[in-house]
Amino acid sequence: MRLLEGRLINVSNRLPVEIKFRAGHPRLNPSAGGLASALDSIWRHHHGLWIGWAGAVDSETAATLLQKAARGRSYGLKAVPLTQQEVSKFYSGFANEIIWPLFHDMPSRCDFDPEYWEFYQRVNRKFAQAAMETTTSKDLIWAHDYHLMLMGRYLREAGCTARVGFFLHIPFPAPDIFEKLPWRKTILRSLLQYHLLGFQTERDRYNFLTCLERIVPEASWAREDSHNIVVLDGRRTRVATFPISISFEEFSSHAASRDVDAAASQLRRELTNNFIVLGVDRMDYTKGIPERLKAFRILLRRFPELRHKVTLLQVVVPSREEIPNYKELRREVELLVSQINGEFTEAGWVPIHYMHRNLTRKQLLAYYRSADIALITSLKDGMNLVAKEFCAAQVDEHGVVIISEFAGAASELQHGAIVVNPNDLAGIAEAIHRACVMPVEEKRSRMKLLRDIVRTYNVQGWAESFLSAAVISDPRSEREAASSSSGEEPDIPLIASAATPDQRIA
Ligand code: ADQ
Repeated sequence: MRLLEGRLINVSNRLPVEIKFRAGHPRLNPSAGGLASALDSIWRHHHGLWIGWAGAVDSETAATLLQKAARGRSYGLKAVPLTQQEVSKFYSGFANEIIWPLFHDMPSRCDFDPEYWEFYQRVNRKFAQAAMETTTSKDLIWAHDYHLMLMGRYLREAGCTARVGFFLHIPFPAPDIFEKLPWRKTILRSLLQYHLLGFQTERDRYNFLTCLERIVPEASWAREDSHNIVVLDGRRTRVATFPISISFEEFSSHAASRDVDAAASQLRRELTNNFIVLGVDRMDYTKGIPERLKAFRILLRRFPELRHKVTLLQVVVPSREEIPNYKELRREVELLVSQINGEFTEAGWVPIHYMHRNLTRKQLLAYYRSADIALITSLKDGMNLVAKEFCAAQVDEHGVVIISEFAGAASELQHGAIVVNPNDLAGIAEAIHRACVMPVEEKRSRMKLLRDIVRTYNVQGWAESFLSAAVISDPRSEREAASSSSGEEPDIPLIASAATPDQRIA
């Protein structure tokens, strides 16, 4: 990667730490979820600044606690204060009741409240202002995820001269879904104010380009190696695919440590060496948790010989509990767990062990290491880091990955994993059975392959490829692009030049 002259300014809705009140006192906690866990591991090695919301506290308390949190890090932390109303209408409302369900192909779960849109614009402007306060033209601003799709536009309007890149951690929907969004054109045109746009998979990039073709026909484009260059109003945006990953070495070496080894052995003993099927998710309707439980019930009904021999460990981390859909999901999941346990439990065997809490890294690794199957049944998922973490932690190479074809990770892991359709409950049950009876040698060779894939393209590689692309998306080259593109036909038609959804960039 060409060296950055300035600093890296990372902007995401949440900081990697969150301030929560415990016993009336503000306390620092690590933020939950894939974005924070992936980014924190690479940012530890970069100097710069991370800008985001720190939780519901006043600015002074946030600044003091963030200063403390930054002591163990190579980067600074800067809070964007949000009012309660902004959190409710921007974060819970626009981001999580419109964009999240829509981009995961679930439009019937959307609440297209026009007030949410007002707040989305207002808060994006706030984030842009916070970035402008500290950025110089030598810096690189890296904005993350669906909360900040308008920030590029506000940065430009405020006269920002730094390079600005954006990475979407969730899927980008096909045009028939995206078109339902009343503010579709403004959002697409605003995204084109970034110099670089990164997507998780080729399918997401293809969907984005297809949406542009339909909704912003005034944009033109060309192909440059594996990237697309889109030109709108004389400005260039580079569009590319960067599948996110994890820190393989960190997960693998910690999983091999003596304390994780001891914890994993104890877990296996406590479960009387049963075959362990593991589910680890944020409590989210996109993760297909009820589908997984129903598939497990089918397994126990169709293959009674597996009763007493197989145990499902389902760990969920609480998430977005203030949103009604999420509360209902929790009730549905807990009802299913108790129904299935009620139907099958016998002396000495409980089929499902259910945990609704955050695990420490050591506990999580002990589960990954001891499990025989990682069961990922997302109805739709940007990537799914759990799949990759499981592979890295499988130092004994005995585990099997069963993964939904609709998780971004499936395209990278398809050759070593068993790929399922999460709506095909009988198919998932068959896949679990297949993994249970799979010869040891086959399991080992599949897991070796999966570990090689995750080791080769890790989170450092992901960040470097994004940053390298951002560095070559130099705003100073825009004038050149503007003069060569104004009024001209596109070099190559968009759709003809876009890779097919399932092709991946090597
Ligand atoms: P998430 O939807 O949060 O991420 P995922 O990628 O699976 O999904 O990451 C979840 C993270 O939370 C993992 O790092 C996992 O270890 C951790 N986790 C889950 N349950 C836990 C528990 N009980 N205790 C402790 N930790 C737990 C979003 C997108 C994904 C995309 C990521 C990164 O939705 O599709 O892969 O961002 O881009």
